[in-house]
Amino acid sequence: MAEEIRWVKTHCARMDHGGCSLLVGVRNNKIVQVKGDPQGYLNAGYTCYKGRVSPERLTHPDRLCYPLKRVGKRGEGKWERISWDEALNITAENLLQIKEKYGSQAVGFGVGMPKGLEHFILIRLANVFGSPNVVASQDICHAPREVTGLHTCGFYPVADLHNPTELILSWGSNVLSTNEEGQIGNLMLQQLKKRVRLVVVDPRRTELAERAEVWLQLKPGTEQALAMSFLHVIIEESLYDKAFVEEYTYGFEDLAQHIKQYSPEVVAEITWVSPDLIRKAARLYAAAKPAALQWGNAIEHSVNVFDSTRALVCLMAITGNLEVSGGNINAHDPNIMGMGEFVRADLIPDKRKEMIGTYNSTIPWLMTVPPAYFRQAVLEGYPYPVRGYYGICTNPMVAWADSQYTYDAFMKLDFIAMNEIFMTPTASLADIVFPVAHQYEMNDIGHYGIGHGMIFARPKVVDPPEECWPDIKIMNELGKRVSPTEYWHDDFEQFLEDLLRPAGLSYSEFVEKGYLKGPDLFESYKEKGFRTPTAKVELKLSTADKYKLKPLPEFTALPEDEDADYPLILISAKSRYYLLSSYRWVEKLRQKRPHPTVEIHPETAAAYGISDGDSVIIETKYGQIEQIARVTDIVHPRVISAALGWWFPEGEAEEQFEWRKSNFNMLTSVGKLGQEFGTPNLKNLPCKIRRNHN
Ligand SMILES: Nc1nc2c(c(=O)[nH]1)N[C@H]1C(S)=C(S)[C@@H](COP(=O)(O)OP(=O)(O)OC[C@H]3O[C@@H](n4cnc5c(=O)[nH]c(N)nc54)[C@H](O)[C@@H]3O)O[C@H]1N2
Ligand SMILES: Nc1nc2c(c(=O)[nH]1)N[C@H]1C(S)=C(S)[C@@H](COP(=O)(O)OP(=O)(O)OC[C@H]3O[C@@H](n4cnc5c(=O)[nH]c(N)nc54)[C@H](O)[C@@H]3O)O[C@H]1N2
Ligand code: SF4
Ligand SMILES: [Mo]
Repeated sequence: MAEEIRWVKTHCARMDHGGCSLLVGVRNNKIVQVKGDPQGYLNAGYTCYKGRVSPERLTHPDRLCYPLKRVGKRGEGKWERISWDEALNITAENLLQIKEKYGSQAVGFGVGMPKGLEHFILIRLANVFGSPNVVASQDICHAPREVTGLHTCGFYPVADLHNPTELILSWGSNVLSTNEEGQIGNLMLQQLKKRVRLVVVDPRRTELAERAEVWLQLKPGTEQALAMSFLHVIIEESLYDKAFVEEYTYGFEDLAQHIKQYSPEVVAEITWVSPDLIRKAARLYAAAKPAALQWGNAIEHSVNVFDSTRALVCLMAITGNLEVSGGNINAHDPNIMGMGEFVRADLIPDKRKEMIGTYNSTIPWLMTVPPAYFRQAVLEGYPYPVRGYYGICTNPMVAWADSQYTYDAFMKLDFIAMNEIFMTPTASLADIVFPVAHQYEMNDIGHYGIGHGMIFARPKVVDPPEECWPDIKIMNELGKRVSPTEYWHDDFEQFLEDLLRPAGLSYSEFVEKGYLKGPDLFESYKEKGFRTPTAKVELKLSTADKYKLKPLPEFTALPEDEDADYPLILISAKSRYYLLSSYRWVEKLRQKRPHPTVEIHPETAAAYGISDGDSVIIETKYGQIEQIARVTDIVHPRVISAALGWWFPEGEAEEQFEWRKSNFNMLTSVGKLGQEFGTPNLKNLPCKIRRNHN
């Protein structure tokens, strides 16, 4: 008999960074509707399309529903259904064998974009196993902003869009599509309603750019030159916050000398932005009190990321916008268990020394291994051999730069196990695949460790298919087989209780509350100084010699050399309907974006004889793919913007689901990396296009 609809409150997750409070209607263990919760702290009723259709992730007939063991050759697509015990035992045996033969560092523990609490259990598993090598996309996602912040001002400065602000400078960020870090998308809309002033730095005319007072359509990959010119204008025109600079910054005189070379006239040549517009935008930003700089992921997709992020923190600092309400703040966590304790960092005190990244001179406080160096370790044995991989929530074959290199590395590994919801190009190369319970099917906590000072309850709404386990449960059971049981719980949900204990809350009490937020503490530097060696914001890094870092941010060169054979510049932006490589198999999303599309300016399309809807070959020095042309003037005539994350779930398993055909990362390379974070160029690539006549 049909039950009444029961409405459950939870928070959206695993579709982007999550955060919208939802009301989920359930009948007979099935989700029948998802609505925005008008009382939601971040969203006040807002949802996006993919949030509303998110339950469809759970119901596809091809969803992984029991553990699988490879029976054919690696990647051949032949599997045998096995029991949970067998799957866990095989994985444990293989990881322990590798540990015995090569040492615990020979197993890489892989994770993708942080999706929930399992991210930190994975780090804990690596730590208790004894491997310093957690492999993550942090080279190109968030770590550059966070770690550069730590070195420059002692914290990760996030845009405070919760409080009134006068101006938002949105730099390489597209939050109305991406809801980056959860809190930003809807808060941006609220600020726009209040008529905040808006300056946008983006090579594409996004929805935000259209609403901006000033839009700087920069040449892709020239952020640091542009940011240096903002510093130039603000310092030369004496628009900076003198009291703050005098008392709380280190190295201002050196910076002031150094930025003389970056006049708007010089920088206009590099960035394509006119000197007038550079001046106008810099003056607006300096005059607004306060102003929030919403810096996005695009900044992190270039070998020059360290200079760009350094220059932007300097900009926040000299205008007096650090740690002020409505500026860029240090978001303090609520009183919950600290990350070091949760992941048992104490068990691996020499992690930093032993990590693969350290042998490649990555910057201190980057605690994950850049994927480029992980693959080098697998393929070349440098700095030591790596033979095993256990990965969750990630799809490296599509997500990492240079997909062919990823394929070669994964084919060479002795053992691979993955947790997945669906068979993907990467999971198809594994020896063991564990089927996971997903959002709505398990109790989870969101936003832990994201740096925005809040956590969200994501209570379970429906039961998972019988043999699908939450990632945390899988790791809890695997952990007991590969490390002392004292580090693991009888009931995996105790990890949720552990995290909340300092707040004096049980998980069910937390669910009642919905979220926890840390205190707003502004201008705490007035008492304590900044958490840097000089206790000031280090415009010039006092540790530069010690850590072999550049003391001052600078513009040296474009990320890639110009090349007459590749006259266009390739960029990308995240799709509003998919999370990077995920969910192409969700029909309601696929209907919205059935094909990978590349944005091409009408003049360029005409010059190459390409019409809207044509199949197009995109080629860089590193490879070629095909996508469908979308002719639009939101891009500059010399720039094309291609879709990311494509593979075809309807394709052949033994061919890894056509991973080469339209996958952006066939066009990228790890030949040139930024030193500090091991960052490859994901954007700003010289390219050419032609109509595909096949
Ligand atoms: N060229 C280029 N490359 C990029 C980017 C770019 O802009 N350009 N962006 C980069 C960025 S910012 C990031 S963060 C990375 C992201 O890289 P990844 O996180 O590796 O990529 P996703 O597509 O999000 O892959 C996640 C996988 O996790 C699975 N999954 C979803 N939910 C769960 C779950 O609950 N449990 C488990 N076990 N699996 C789950 C999905 O099915 C999917 O296969 O990609 C990076 N790659
Ligand atoms: N719908 C959806 N939401 C997502 C994701 C997703 O895949 N889909 N991914 C999640 C993840 S992992 C992340 S890290 C965040 C990322 O969220 P955002 O920071 O918003 O990231 P992107 O879409 O990569 O890029 C933002 C903007 O940068 C512009 N851009 C491209 N090249 C350049 C350049 O050279 N310079 C400048 N200044 N701008 C440039 C693009 O046109 C785009 O509008 O979003 C998260 N949310
Ligand atoms: S914006 Fe993000 S968190 Fe909000 S409903 Fe959409 S996918 Fe979910
Ligand atoms: Mo990301």
